[in-house]
Amino acid sequence: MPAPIRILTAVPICDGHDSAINTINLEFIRHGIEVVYLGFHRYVSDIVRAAIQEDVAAIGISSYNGGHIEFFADVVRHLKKLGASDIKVFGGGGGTITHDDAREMKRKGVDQIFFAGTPLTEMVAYVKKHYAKPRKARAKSNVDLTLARQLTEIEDAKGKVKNSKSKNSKRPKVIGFTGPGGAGKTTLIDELVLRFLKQDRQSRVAILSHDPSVVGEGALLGDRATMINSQDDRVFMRSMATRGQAGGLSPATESCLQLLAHSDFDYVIIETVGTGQEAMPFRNQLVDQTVLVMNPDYGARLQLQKIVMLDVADIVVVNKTDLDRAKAALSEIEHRLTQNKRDQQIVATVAKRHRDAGVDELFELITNSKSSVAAVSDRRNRKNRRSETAATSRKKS
Ligand code: B12
Repeated sequence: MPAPIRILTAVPICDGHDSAINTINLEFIRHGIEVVYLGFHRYVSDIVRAAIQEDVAAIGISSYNGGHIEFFADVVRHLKKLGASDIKVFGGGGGTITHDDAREMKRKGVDQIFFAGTPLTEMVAYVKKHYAKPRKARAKSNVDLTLARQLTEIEDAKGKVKNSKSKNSKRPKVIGFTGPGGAGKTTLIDELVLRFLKQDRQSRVAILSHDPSVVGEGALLGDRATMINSQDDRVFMRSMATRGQAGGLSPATESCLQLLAHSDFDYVIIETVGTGQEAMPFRNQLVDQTVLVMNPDYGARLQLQKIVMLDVADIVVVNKTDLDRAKAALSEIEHRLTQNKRDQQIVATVAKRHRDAGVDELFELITNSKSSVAAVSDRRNRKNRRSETAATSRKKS
């Protein structure tokens, strides 16, 4: 079976019209295309960086803000400048793009514009006809272009590719994030990335992010749409579809990881798809540290006995602790971990909150020291006592 076509879609800066692209994405996926969706309100540089790292065949832009002639042309120009002019640019914007505009856009290097009233099947047929060709070798390349193409080769060979190890002796720390869908893994990773980038002005971070797909079918690779801080030249992110493998990762993850681990990164983060109770995605010493991200809404306490990752995770993050049930969840999970008698840590976070103290604590655990459940709960008790004291003195005054 040939490897799926991969494209990237996005909506330009100062444009929130994402309804059209959401519909088009779904149609592409239904027809076996893997779509990396970058989201709306995106800069040219973010789109081009993502397209290069994801090694897509084409970029589909949906533009309604009136700036399409300049924006599309800028994407083409930027791709060329970075040695990736083989990545094609196409798109639409309903009635906001006139036929005259489209002619000018094509003169500036845009591949195709779809006007209002075009059936979705026509767009799918176009993508299949024009973007399924094998990718040609590039005349000039740079680190990210080379790495991206190597990852594609590994992925398309289902991991059965020999990695050429680089001379790089530095080995990055590899951290695996897993947990149920909707627990906030991507947001948490994005907040951690911000801290990695701030901690050291030179370091680079790689992210391997997974989304589910069935063999021979398409996939919506949408984690980039949630990322803000990771839209940075010092972050190399690759979205992978599981291509039929159960358990949270893809058949090619291990080999891709080996390649990243021998490239010039300081940290490599792997995010699994949303996993179930039985999942134990990080075997064979695949990662240096495992983080299970949960939200407080896991149901009855008994459910905790069935979550295998609670036995093996190094760190358990209870995210969304601004929710009502958080306090009970934290104490139940803490109690569950104590039964394991292992040096596991528990951290409470609200990842959606910028500068969250819990995310700081997690960052510290990942980058520095290790501390036990007891130490972390000690810290939390001290913090609680401090806030209770502050509240009492506020009441008194
Ligand atoms: C729905 C809509 C909204 C919704 C958006 C919901 C959402 N989340 O997307 C809401 C109500 C929120 C909205 C808000 C606004 N809107 Co509005 N909106 C529209 C509307 C009615 C439809 C656009 C649409 O989704 N069409 C459905 C798609 C599937 O069909 P299509 O557009 O014909 O596209 C075809 C092809 O071009 C192709 N295509 C489109 N994109 C892509 C991408 C790829 C990769 C491919 C292959 C193909 C493709 O697919 C279709 C196939 O038939 C248009 C008017 C119109 N009738 O077009 C105005 C319109 C786009 N909006 C407009 C404006 C001004 C605004 C606001 C600024 C209004 C305001 N003052 O607040 C805000 C801005 C919002 C923002 N944050 O950007 C103007 C833009 C004018 C301009 N650029 O010159 C329009 C044209 C209305 C008008 N006539 O004035 N809007």
